[in-house]
Amino acid sequence: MQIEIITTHPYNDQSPGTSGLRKKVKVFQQTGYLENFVQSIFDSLHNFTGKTLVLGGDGRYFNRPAIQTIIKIAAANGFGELIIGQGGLLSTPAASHLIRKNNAFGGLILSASHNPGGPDEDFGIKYNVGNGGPAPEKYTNAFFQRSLSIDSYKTARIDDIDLDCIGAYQIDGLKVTIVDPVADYAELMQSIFDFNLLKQSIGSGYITLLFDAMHAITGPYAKRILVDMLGATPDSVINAEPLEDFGGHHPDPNLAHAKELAERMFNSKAPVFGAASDGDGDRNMITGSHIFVTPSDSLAIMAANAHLIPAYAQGLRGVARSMPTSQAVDRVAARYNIPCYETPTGWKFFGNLLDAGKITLCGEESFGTGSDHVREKDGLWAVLFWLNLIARKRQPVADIVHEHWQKFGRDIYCRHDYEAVEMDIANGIVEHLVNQLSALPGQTFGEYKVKYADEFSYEDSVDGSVSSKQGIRIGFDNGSRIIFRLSGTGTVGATLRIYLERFEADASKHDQDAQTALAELISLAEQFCEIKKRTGRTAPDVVT
Ligand code: G16
Repeated sequence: MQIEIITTHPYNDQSPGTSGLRKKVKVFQQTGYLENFVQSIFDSLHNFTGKTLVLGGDGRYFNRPAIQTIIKIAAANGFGELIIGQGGLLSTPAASHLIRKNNAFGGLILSASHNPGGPDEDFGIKYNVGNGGPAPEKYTNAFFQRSLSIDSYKTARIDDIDLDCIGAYQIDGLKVTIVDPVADYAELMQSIFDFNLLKQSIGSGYITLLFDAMHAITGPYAKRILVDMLGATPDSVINAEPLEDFGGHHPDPNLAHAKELAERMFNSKAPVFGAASDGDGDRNMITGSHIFVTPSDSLAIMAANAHLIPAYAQGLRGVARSMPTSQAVDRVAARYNIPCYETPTGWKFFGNLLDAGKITLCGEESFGTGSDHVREKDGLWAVLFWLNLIARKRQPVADIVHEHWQKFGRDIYCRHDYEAVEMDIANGIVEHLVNQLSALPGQTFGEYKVKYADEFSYEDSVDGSVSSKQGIRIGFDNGSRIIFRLSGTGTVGATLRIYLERFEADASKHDQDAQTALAELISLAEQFCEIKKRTGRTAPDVVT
């Protein structure tokens, strides 16, 4: 194989965020930009000569050319085999599964997740390690450091690979295997859930469903699993065809962006169950007829009922949630006497806990839930989990949720996002918040007395690594919390996220609207951070 060494100059903005490097497509299209980052990753890894790399993406604009570029760099750097999803497509959880199943050295996943796609929109790339999970911080820090001084990259002089033809090819000593992106994943799902029961429940009409693939990666997965394998009607899957620009929409599964689904679930003819997934298939939104289940509640309900799912019938070893996720799952863990871990935002922080067997289930408020079956959050897995639950409990979604609240109380929760805030203003807000922290404990604001106020710092109980400055927490005597964080996944300015949470034990108050129930906390949050005052905005861009 003929290998070329290409001289390059470093870029200074290749620091991976919460989940890999996400930038505008135009940034990735700069000369050597993608090449530098991929070479920086390979330069930071050791002992992979002859080993296997999994490669695939969510199909967004720039996916195919990026894959061809990466194939050549991976070949030149000495990988022995590349496993690539047909058409360059792999959902994030399916990629995680392929890495694990094939004992691959790692994988590169091309996605900017729920961010929009197209020539003027976003692209992203992240490296997953051999356990199938996102590279921990010690890796991502090394990639960034290397990117700051890189002066050349290696590329193989080989023709572009035909990504559409399934099969294995030998190219100058490199094995390239193009796989069906869905088959292995579908088999894994079949090993976790009760497919016979699901087939019966769907076939008999007990469960009617609507799944919104948002013109993103889960279309082919949902069609194969929900329609072909479980017998749902073809019109149960909407926006099923993956498009490079997601049809011009944000492939972000929430009530604002999954609009058609939201309208149909709150309509008189609503099906029993509705769900959506995001660009790369790792997020999920769960709804039932006339009810939206918050991701934090969904995690807690899954934990409380996991014994009803075949793969988790023996019970859970433990659970984990990201810090800003509501404390609903903590109550379940306490009741069942299993450990509950609180990690920073970012799926990478769950990897060690899963590998060490300390947890079985984990999730985040940002529409992510998963288990030890892969090392990523998993959208369709969550959908199947809920379908299996409905089939086993023979209850509609609203009843399952209300029963859960009655048993454990309700953690009323919402998140307000202020997007594309000028960096200077966002940094000023954070500084202003940090300056108040030491004086807040003990102060009373209406019915809320501050118990603690700090910046969240996490020590990994498996490898002892410490991650500091992971969000500002203000906790109150009654268990309520306000949390402030700057997002690590945006590509324009800064996104300030404000997470608000209040516990309600009284079942007669469980049906309150969250914004109303949280009104006092919402105005306290403004008092602390002054986002409206400093930006002149009157309301958040997104409320979830
Ligand atoms: C990623 C991470 C998640 C995180 C989310 C939001 O998800 O994998 O762990 O919760 O971003 O992060 P932030 O609040 O920093 O924007 P995804 O689906 O975008 O890959």
